[in-house]
Amino acid sequence: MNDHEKYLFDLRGYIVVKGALTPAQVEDLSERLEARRKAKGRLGSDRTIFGAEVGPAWSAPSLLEWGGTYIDLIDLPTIAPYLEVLLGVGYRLDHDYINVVNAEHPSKLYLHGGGQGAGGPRDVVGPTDGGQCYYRYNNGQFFNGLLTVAFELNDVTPSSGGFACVAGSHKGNFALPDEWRISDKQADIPACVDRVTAKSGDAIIFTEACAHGTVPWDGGGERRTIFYKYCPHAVAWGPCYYNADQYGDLTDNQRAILHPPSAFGPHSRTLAIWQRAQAEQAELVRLRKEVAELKGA
Ligand SMILES: O=C(O)CCC(=O)C(=O)O
Repeated sequence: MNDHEKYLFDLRGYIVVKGALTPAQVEDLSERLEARRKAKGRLGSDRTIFGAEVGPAWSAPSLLEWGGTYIDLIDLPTIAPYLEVLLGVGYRLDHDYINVVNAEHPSKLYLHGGGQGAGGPRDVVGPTDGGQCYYRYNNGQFFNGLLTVAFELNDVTPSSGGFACVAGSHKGNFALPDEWRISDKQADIPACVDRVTAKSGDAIIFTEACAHGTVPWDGGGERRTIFYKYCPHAVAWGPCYYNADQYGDLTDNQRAILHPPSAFGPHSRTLAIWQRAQAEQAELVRLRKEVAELKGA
């Protein structure tokens, strides 16, 4: 992350990383998305929803199940250096999902987020989270409670829709005025909201402490955006953690990034605790299968 990028992130609360994905990666992500779109409507989750009622507790749907580049996104070389600067070493992936907006599902702009409770008492994040949706810069270090990487699969122009935010609001001291929070159509969007353009393959990195949302779609085609949301290792948003055993072969780094939260980060002692939990879960799955087979016999 160079000095210009640091300056802009601190000033605005977001930066655009051009060409974060290669065209081949965009193609792979698109193909895997399109295959699932035909099959079912849910695209990943914020890890608050169980995949199957009978499944084990860590079974919330995740884009990681889609494999290929969805796995590579966990620890992408074009993005990882930014995450380390903005979150510190040992950061973790908290949740993931995809948003598709088009003429049929245009979305509305619902500004949310806001540093130190600046989102106000009616914000979806912030009022009761103990200040976890924070942003600050101290002693030469960035501190972010939740950082989003939004990977764009399509070109997005400002007139069609896309990511928008009140740039600088991550440092605001006053609540977002309620009457600015929701805009059903583009003409209603307050003038203080910045619309951010991006090309297919670009990634927008933003702090959730910045008041932000999705501009109602008013263009041809659609916007398909993959969201990977990261925290410092001591912080958690989603109540359902990843079980790294569920996603095939992962690198040590990818496994560490999927680690549940802990003030110690991916330390050998916390690793041992979660390895035991993972082993117990594997055992539970095996036993349930055995019981089901016995009942069926
Ligand atoms: O559409 C966008 O890029 C913003 C998504 C959003 O509001 C969020 O990730 O919290």
